[in-house]
Amino acid sequence: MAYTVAHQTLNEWVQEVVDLCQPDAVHWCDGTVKEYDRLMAKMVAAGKATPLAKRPNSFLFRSSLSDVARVEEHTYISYPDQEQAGPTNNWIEPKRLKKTMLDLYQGCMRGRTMYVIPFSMGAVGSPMAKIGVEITDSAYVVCNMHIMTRVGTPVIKALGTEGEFIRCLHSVGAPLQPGEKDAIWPCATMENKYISHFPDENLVWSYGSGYGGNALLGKKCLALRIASVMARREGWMAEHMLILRLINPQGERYHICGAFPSACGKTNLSMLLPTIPGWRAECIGDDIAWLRIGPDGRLYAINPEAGFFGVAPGTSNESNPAAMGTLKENCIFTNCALTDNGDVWWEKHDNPAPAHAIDWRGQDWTPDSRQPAAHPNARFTAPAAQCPVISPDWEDPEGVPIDILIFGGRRTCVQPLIVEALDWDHGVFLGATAASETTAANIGHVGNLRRDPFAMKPFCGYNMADYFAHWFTMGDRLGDKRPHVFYVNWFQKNADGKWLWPGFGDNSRVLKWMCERVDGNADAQETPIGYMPSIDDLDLTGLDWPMDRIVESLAIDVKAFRAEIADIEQHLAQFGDRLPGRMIKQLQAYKRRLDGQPAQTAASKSLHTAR
Ligand code: GTP
Ligand code: SPV
Ligand code: MN
Repeated sequence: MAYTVAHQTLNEWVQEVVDLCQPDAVHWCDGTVKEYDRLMAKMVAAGKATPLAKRPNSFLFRSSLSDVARVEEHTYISYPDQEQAGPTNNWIEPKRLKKTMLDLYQGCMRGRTMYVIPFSMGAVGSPMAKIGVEITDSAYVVCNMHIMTRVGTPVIKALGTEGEFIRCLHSVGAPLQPGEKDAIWPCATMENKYISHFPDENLVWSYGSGYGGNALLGKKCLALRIASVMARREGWMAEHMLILRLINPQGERYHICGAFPSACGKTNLSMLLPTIPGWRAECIGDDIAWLRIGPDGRLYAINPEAGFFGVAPGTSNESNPAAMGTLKENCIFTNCALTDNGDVWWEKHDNPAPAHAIDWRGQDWTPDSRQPAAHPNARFTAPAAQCPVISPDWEDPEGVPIDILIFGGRRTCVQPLIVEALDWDHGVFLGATAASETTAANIGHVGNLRRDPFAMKPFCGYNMADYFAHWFTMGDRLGDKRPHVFYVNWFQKNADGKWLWPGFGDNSRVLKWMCERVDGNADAQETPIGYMPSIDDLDLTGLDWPMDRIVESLAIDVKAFRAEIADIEQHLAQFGDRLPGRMIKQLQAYKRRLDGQPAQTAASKSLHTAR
């Protein structure tokens, strides 16, 4: 091999992969701008990337039509014993899965360069950071990893001669015959896509897809699926959460983590511009939080990532100006539309629909076209440091102390705007039973209601029942330093299909109430589903929005909640004996609370005051 490092085990693994995948060349990534520029220039020359005249150093990619999102149906958590993966994960026995995949990997990089990407999740040297090495045959993956993680020589230095690293092997699964012209977006057929995790070996094997979480293995594969297993072993947590700092007019800071399923508002909330006068917010992370108990006994969070891989459609100066500010330069866009003047466009962009564009499929598009110009899961890859509201402390190796944990999801009805958990165990119950309508972030039907515990259904690397138990244990360890737990739903609609709540920057009004609850300064009413504000408890100063809709957003229909009990019971029953007894206690208490209520009740009508 042309190049080796001082780390013998790493060299040996790289050699093993060379022998297996048989690339034409091997490139060790140093993480420099020069490397990024050279790879991007090569992809432009090959017709895979389009430079954007309107945005400095930014490029548009179009994926193959079938490779547009994560593939949960083809994602595996592989332990010798299926019980360890649990009922919410796809499972194939490791020996069998490896045999299938080794056959696919055999010679799969022929005609291609193999890149070795040493990367750090978390600032290099942070006590919370973990090092991974991704081997891939995709230059697109290398450039995205440059933005999303810390890549290259500093990581190799941190690894030294025997540092621990997580092996992440990736191939697009499209070997080239001699002289064969490469596809614009090479990938394998759907039935040959495998996103596999072997948690016992700290090992990820991904084959056949070049898109997002399937291919940028530091993100969901390492920082959630593998990390969740390490976290339980080592006594911390790896969560699908944004991290946000909120500052009140007195300069007091509150740190908030929020877990919502994919495409349910994490990036938006993390970059929130509060509409309440005097309040400010800073973004620390938009997708993943690693949390551990600090020396003072509080819960501290770091963002293990270095960039944002965000949903483009819906992003605008109206909904998320900070994201728009982040996207001015040095970005990668995937599956957005291309305008005739050399810019990207997507549905609900501030700019009106262009008279003509090239859509994400590479076809001519006009406003009369029946298909969207950008794919609903079109994404931007942007450096976090470019975000206008990034916190000065976003890379603090010790993290920030968390006051508030929020769960939530996308539900058109039933779930009100905001609920506070009665206590930690009730909060764990709310997280465990969270439900949300499915989105385009995964390939499959959009809009189905499904239980997505802690927004981790697609990302938990072990039996979800044990994960619930881990949450209870963390609460016990935190004791009176436990963050307050809340559940939000920004997505209710009325009978006319209109949003009940304005959302986006106005979500600060809900966050303010949470901060006041933490400080013991806000009223709440105890309802069967938790503590809730009345409309008078929310700061609605300057809000131009129909009051009747806000009242509706805070109403609860006890009958509708009762009607979901059977579904919750079925959801929890899938875990059998492994389900913690404390969860069953929560379910029983919840049923008792609902039974003691009249069928219809509104939070705005005081039940009784919690404080
Ligand atoms: P992943 O990157 O897939 O994990 O998604 P995410 O949770 O970061 O979701 P994101 O913030 O990208 O939001 C997804 C979609 O929800 C976008 O179309 C947003 O415009 C929309 N959205 C976000 N916040 C709100 C809100 O407060 N109200 C409404 N109505 N829509 C919102
Ligand atoms: C998600 O689906 O939750 C994402 C996008 O953040 S991906 O990186 O593709 O997983
Ligand atoms: Mn996500």
